Amino acid sequence: MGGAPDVNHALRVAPEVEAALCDGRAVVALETAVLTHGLPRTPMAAPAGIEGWEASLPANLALSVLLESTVRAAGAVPATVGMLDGRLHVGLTRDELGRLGHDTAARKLSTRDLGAAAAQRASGGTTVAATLAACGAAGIRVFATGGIGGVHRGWTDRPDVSADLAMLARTPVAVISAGAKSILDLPATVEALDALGIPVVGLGTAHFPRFLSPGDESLGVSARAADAAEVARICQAHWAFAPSVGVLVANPPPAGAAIPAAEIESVIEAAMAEAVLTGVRGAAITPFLLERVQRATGGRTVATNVAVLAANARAGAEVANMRRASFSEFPPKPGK
Ligand code: PSU
Ligand code: MN
Repeated sequence: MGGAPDVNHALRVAPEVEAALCDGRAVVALETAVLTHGLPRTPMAAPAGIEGWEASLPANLALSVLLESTVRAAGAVPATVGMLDGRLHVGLTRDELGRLGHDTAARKLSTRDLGAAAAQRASGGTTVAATLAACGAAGIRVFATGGIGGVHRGWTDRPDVSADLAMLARTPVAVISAGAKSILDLPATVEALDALGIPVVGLGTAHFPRFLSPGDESLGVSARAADAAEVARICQAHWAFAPSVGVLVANPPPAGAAIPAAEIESVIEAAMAEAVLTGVRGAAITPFLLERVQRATGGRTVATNVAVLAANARAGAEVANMRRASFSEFPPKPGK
């Protein structure tokens, strides 16, 4: 028959995720653009300091499997979001992750692409923006990723701004990240977050991290939290004042895995120049730059990317666990 799928067909929340949400247990959403368009599809050795890496799997799939087990080990239920044959899944089985990870036709889906992909029964990995749309629909409040999209370098010539920012501005979810991707114009991205009213909460830091590198004095956060419990309290209080606005939680890369910013800056600049020369733009620019940087650093940035993603998954689970406790604390009851 064809025709547009109904809403029940279009969104499927996995039974385990639905049960956890109903019971008020901790749930952490995970994205899949990093599975379909982020990491290489060839196996790689376990990155230093990473436990439980399945080295026989393609690296992209090994990563998604690792993030789910990291969330579980920290006491929360993972809800990996992705589209399979036109259905937006919130919670994927390992087989489903494998299908998406091997599908060379998988699309990179931002929020605006979801409707067309659903109607056309397509499959794809969800960006931060599209994963936020799924969180909003399913009622998930915590989401862990690597680095969000933002304002691209060269925005004065071509105003390329990721929909990740617009979705954060209208979805009440705490996104645990290592800031925004280093391939971006980070000062412009920080200004855009401010303009959109999105709090940036530094987890144990006052500096805005640079994804693969720690931050420095040049870029700050809007609030510093000592630990996951304080992040949760800040989020709950924020949602009392701005109930529809997301929070960017900025967790610096683990010290052992971080790469000094100066070491990758020239690689990023060369990749940017190549993108301009070859006319790569739009949704293709982020995967292009990530791939070029990975190649130029001999896989060193991939290992750091994995360490960052795993650290954020763990921090996300901690925030999700704390959120339940802090929920009843705010707003304080009269007389207490
Ligand atoms: N960070 C990574 N790898 C990725 C991405 C971020 O290390 O693949 C993805 C995220 O899904 C993010 C998207 O939402 O890139 C941003 O793409 P764009 O700039 O086209 O909005
Ligand atoms: Mn873009």
